[in-house]
Amino acid sequence: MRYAVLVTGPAGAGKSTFSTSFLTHLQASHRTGHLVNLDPAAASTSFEYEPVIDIRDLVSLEDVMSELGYGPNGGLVYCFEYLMQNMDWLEEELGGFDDDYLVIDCPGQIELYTHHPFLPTLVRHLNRLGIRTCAVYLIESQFMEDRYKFFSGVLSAMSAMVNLEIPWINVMSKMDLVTSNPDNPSGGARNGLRGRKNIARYLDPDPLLLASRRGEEANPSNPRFHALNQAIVQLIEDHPLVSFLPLDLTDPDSLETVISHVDYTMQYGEDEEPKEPHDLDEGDFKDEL
Ligand SMILES: Nc1nc2c(ncn2[C@@H]2O[C@H](COP(=O)(O)OP(=O)(O)O)[C@@H](O)[C@H]2O)c(=O)[nH]1
Ligand SMILES: [Mg+2]
Repeated sequence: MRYAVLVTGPAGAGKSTFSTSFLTHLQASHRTGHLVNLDPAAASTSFEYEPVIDIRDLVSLEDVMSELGYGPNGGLVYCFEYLMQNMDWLEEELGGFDDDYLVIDCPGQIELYTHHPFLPTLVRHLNRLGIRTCAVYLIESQFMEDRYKFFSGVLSAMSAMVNLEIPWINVMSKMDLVTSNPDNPSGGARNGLRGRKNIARYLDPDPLLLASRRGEEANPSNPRFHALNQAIVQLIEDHPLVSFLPLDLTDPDSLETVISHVDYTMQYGEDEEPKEPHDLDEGDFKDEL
């Protein structure tokens, strides 16, 4: 059986860093994992692991920009369309891996997660090749600093989930930047968070984070925003599809928890005893509610 994890999320969320840590972890557990790079804009020296498949062998953003005169954004869209027209190249590249675990580092263009057909096309091909696929969607903990930014992150995760229809895990990355340690309360305050209870409201998005400011926003000059916020609150309340696993790469248990959820989601090693995912370290983030 072959497995593929699509590592997705906006630019800078920590996808490449997570992919590297993931592979290091697989290696340490004597599992065969490979990196696949699908980011045409990745810097040439940016990988600790040499990708076994690299979109830049087919088309690189640099060439598209210099040869076709595209800007960076148009150039990226060109690269994805080029890959979509050359999926046989990818299928051939994917052909050689048996019983392997592919970690697919995806680009961060937000269009890819909202409406571009690139990722759904990729998923169809992976399915056709019999590769069991799931997605990890990362947003970074700085999103929690601003509740509006945070909810736009939640909505982008939701839209990507609905777009792809594959097993899905949302991750709040860079949790090392959020301190909820009572011995160091300044970290939390600096991030605009008030302790663990508040962090839990972000990991399991509490629509009241948006609604609680209703008083402030009931500004007669923009009643439409108020209505929009209410509609978003309602949407998240009615469809609680999104919750986040915290990822702190400075804590090996945290990475292991995320990976065991990935394994479980894909029923990795289905012939073995089914494994329950590691319990979240409840004491860390969800306690004291
Ligand atoms: N503090 C902290 N920084 C991180 C973490 N993961 C990634 N970064 C930094 O965030 C930036 C973007 O990371 P990268 O993996 O390239 O993001 P990508 O664009 O999603 O692939 C880099 O400067 C990383 O060093 C993390 O867990 N903690
Ligand atoms: Mg990257």
